[in-house]
Amino acid sequence: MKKAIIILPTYNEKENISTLITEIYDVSSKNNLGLHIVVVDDNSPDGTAAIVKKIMYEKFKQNLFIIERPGKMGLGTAYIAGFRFALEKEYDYAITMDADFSHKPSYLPSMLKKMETCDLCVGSRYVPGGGTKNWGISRKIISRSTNLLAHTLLGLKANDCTAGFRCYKKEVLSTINLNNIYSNGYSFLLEMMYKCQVNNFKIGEIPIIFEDRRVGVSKISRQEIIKAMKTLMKFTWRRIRGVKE
Ligand SMILES: Nc1nc2c(ncn2[C@@H]2O[C@H](COP(=O)(O)OP(=O)(O)OP(=O)(O)O)[C@@H](O)[C@H]2O)c(=O)[nH]1
Ligand SMILES: [Mg+2]
Repeated sequence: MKKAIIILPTYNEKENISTLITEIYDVSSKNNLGLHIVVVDDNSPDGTAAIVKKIMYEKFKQNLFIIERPGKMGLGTAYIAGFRFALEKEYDYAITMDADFSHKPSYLPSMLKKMETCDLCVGSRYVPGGGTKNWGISRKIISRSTNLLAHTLLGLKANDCTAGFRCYKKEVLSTINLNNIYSNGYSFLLEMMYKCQVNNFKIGEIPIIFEDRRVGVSKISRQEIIKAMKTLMKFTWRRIRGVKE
């Protein structure tokens, strides 16, 4: 059986984290997936890390881990910290999920099944059967237009290039130079997908319904959107010049 670890980046997720972890382990044991979890917490002021450590000692000593960083350093670098942990401990798959229930644990079995035929599996909102729930019009426009730009400028083929619910094969993570990642925030997702595609890794998608967070506050800012545009421009220019990634 393949060994998989879920990377949960957290910043102020005290209302979600312990129920999410419990739900993931429920799905894991019902489907015999043997999942492990690593939380990457950026010193959340709401005490998320303390909650994780408490349930770790009480219930999940063997399969729950935490990486604690000194302050908010961005989603991209949190993923990288999780990837490094996954590579070091020799997991076959690293799965990234938001810690706010937007990515439902019930999709994990189909995602892992899909990994039998691809190197990166994306939980996609933009394939038949996928979609979004409780999204405002501006959120829809931003997401759709970022995808459109990713398709036209970077030539990305996946239908959902900005989805954060993904499973990477370890070969992908060891091929892409994690020391050489330009983006630190949400645009990290675009950069990783671009690098996967140009390195000829096979990208698969499974449909998911992305639901807006149940509780807690969003960390996405206007600045992140500007950063995503910068990332798009940077890699478009590199693509035009034929730079090897
Ligand atoms: N470690 C770490 N986690 C972060 C950081 N920024 C966001 N996160 C986490 O990354 C995940 C996605 O962030 P969200 O705020 O849910 O962003 P979003 O899903 O785009 O926005 P919403 O739909 O409003 O929830 C969540 O689990 C956050 O707690 C960060 O700087 N460091
Ligand atoms: Mg969210």
